[in-house]
Amino acid sequence: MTRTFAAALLFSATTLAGCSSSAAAPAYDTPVLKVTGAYIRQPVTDDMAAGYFTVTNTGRQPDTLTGATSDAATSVTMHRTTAQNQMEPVKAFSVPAGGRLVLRTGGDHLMLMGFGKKPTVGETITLRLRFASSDSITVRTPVEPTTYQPSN
Ligand SMILES: [Cu+2]
Repeated sequence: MTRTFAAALLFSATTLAGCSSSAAAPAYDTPVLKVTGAYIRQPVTDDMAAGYFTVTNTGRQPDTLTGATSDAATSVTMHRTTAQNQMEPVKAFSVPAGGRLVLRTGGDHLMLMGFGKKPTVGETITLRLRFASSDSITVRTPVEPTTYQPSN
């Protein structure tokens, strides 16, 4: 009788330990990011181009886009567009859990400046996106005409 009780206690203690260790860092409890639809517009001037893309987060935790670099430009900054249609720099864009960050014309965008050689339509540049939690994502990014509008 006593021995059975002790065995039952031991069993439940083991079960609890197993539960708590698996709850410590479940694989799904992170941001899970995917970047789609990236492009830059061929610069109108020699020294400035805007970049756009969508970051989809299928994870259960939010993340933050904290910066970007490019093989084609010495400076990549993040801009938002104000109600007065002015651009202003921001330090970060949030990527909500189970949501999307959408950079699009007339809204949030990357600003690329300082080209060694002006990117032209048909070429591909590289954007490397840095996030607060997730690993950096490198995106091969086509150069599109200044009139290009994505279909989605
Ligand atoms: Cu801008």
